[in-house]
Amino acid sequence: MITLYGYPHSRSLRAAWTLEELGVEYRCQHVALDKGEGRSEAHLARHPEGKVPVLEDGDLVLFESVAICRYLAERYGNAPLLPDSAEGRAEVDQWLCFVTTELEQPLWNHAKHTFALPEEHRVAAVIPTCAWEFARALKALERRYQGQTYLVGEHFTLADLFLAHTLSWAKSMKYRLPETLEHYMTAQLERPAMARAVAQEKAAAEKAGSEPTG
Ligand SMILES: N[C@@H](CCC(=O)N[C@@H](CS)C(=O)NCC(=O)O)C(=O)O
Repeated sequence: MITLYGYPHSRSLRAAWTLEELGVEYRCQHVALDKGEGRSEAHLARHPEGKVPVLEDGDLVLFESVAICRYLAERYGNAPLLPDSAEGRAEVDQWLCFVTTELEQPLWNHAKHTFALPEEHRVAAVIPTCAWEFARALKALERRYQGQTYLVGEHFTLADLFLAHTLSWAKSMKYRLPETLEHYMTAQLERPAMARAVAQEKAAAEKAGSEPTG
């Protein structure tokens, strides 16, 4: 049985959403990051930084959301989240890199310097730069995204899953999105697999007796 170690509303949702899209059986294991469980010896053995997501599939223990979702889509791709052609997969990878290195980073920096880093390491002065960098990445995205249903080809792929998740993260941080991207994001987030993934992570947190945040 596959185990996904996660925390509600974090990047582990990308992995839970992927598992739900693929219809793969799995178990969600809540890691109480808010209570320091990420730093436990057991969790540090799974993830060298004590973060989530982590995926266990037999002897394979994987961290990094892109690697996890890419693996799941390759290994259990009965509902294809990756195109058949090498060219199509390369385009999906292009967007996965863009989303996680260009679009997500200013959001993550904003979050780190607002609440995620220890207080003594936060620098409030970087926040306007984060907003500027996010707006620049969004403009780049808009130059390519022209209102089509999906980013790559005619089907929902991992590129859409990562982009929608990251745009919703931006929304939760009160960033404004252009109307076309707002519609795009809403359509992807309405997929039933997304709702099931949220419910799984919430249930795991409740089972662990922890209060889900955010
Ligand atoms: N690049 C990693 C980022 C993982 C990450 O930063 N996860 C956050 C939750 S979204 C975490 O576990 N934070 C706990 C910590 O920093 O100790 C990925 O995409 O998986």
